[in-house]
Amino acid sequence: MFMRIDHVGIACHDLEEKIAFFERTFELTVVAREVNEEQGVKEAMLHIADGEGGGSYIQLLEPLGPDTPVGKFLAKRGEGVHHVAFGVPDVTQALQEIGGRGIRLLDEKPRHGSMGSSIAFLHPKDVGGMLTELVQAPERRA
Ligand code: CMX
Ligand code: CO
Repeated sequence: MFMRIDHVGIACHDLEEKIAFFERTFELTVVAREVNEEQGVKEAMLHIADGEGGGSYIQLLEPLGPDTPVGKFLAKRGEGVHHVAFGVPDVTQALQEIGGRGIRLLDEKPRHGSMGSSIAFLHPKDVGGMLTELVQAPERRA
């Protein structure tokens, strides 16, 4: 079902500051920046590697406001790893299969994610405390 780790999402207060930190410390490069109103984030993707079916990245996330998933996370836990995203060939199918195994789905159908991907989230309480994202890369990245 999982083809790779697509990205690790990291919650931060100041996106530009964290981008600069990752660039100078790990020599990573930003390949995409986006504001995703639906998810309540301003974000940047830093490229790690390319693989079959898509790349892998660090996703830096700054909340658009306090009443957003990342805003609430920062208030409660502070900066740090927010979620892990796995690459799947077909998000809709993966949701059906995983939902059928009793895991609560935070999205019943795929939503718009970074760089044209389709994404959906699974409830962290049903996945050992890890907020889990499923990512289907767009055709051109495949
Ligand atoms: N990782 C692990 N556990 C988490 C969590 C996270 N990121 N966020 C919340 N939780 C835990 C909370 O600690 C809480 O546990 P306790 O009851 O033991 O305290 C429980 O889950 C419920 O959390 P909450 O604060 O009451 O609920 P929220 O209203 O904050 O909702 C969640 C949590 C996961 C349902 C919500 O954040 C969500 O729907 N997330 C999916 C969307 C998202 O995160 N988008 C931003 C990223 C976009 C992208 O990657 O592109
Ligand atoms: Co993500």
